[in-house]
Amino acid sequence: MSARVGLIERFRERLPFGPDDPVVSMGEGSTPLVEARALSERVGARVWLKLEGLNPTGSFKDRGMCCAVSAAVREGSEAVICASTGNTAASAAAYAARAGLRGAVIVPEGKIATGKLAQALVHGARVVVLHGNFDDALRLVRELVEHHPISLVNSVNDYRLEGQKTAAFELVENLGGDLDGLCIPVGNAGNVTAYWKGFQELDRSPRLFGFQAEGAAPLVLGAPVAQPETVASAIRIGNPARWEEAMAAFTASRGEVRAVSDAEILDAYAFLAQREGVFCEPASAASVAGLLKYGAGGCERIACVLTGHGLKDPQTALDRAGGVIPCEPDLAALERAVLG
Ligand code: AN7
Repeated sequence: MSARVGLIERFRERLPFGPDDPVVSMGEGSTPLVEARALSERVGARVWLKLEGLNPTGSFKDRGMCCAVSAAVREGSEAVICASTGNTAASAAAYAARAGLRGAVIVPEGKIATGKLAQALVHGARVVVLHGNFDDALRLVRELVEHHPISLVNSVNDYRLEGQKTAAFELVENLGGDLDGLCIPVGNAGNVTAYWKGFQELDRSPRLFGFQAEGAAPLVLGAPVAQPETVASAIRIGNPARWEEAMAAFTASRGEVRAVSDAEILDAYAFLAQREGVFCEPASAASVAGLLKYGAGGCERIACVLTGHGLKDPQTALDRAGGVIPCEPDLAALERAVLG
């Protein structure tokens, strides 16, 4: 059996890396695309789920981070930094550790899912909890890197988009030209921008349907949101960095950016877990919530991007799920507990 190769090795001719460039990789990419039977039935179209939670640190960010950190090493950088709602922080911390670089991550106070915080800490990054939101954090790190020789690895870094566009390559590989629509959660709007770049490089134009949480929907409202709020903490972003590019992609693809409520997100999250056997984090479920709410828009074959793993945010899962059943250690009690 051959080892799983990482993105740069797999797609090098379409990425800005030469054969002798340093590569910091953990076999990211090549994620499963699974057909979603129950969802397809409800929507009246064939729907697939792209399981980006199966990347090395549990989110799609690893695609971009592999390229951003490899480029940082090539440039001789000694440290990387990012602002993050959690997944970018976890990924940056892991890839920095692997590269032997110092990592600093700036996260909003009280709004980062437990698993992501644990990841950033365990990889040895300097974790700074900002008394402010993601947008404040991103503004500040952009200023900071102007004064210090530290590589910024947010998706304002073009290498991030280069890595993330490879997910579109994989979809085209798996589904060929038959993909009509892509449903994707939108926060800082880097990922949807990257998918569009990837599709365009292969001369494909599926319709892009982006979904924001109602309380954090600047692209839908057409104006920044000063105090974004949503249960989907990963996309609690009020002023996306890739605003114009993402809007251009929605327009060019004859797609749309729309909002889903937290209740709709959590319903889709539970549906995926209970009917498809797929555990994603709440932000990821926004893609499916949007598909369920607005329908397939005439598309026959649709892929939903499930951006992060459900284990990232165990607290939301526990808050939503039924309780456990306590049991005395005897057979009659066990029968009651199991069958009652
Ligand atoms: C699971 O980690 O912004 O529209 O700092 O973690 O490219 O921002 C995360 C974003 C969707 C939105 N799903 O992607 C961060 C961060 C999950 C995410 C998004 C994020 P973008």
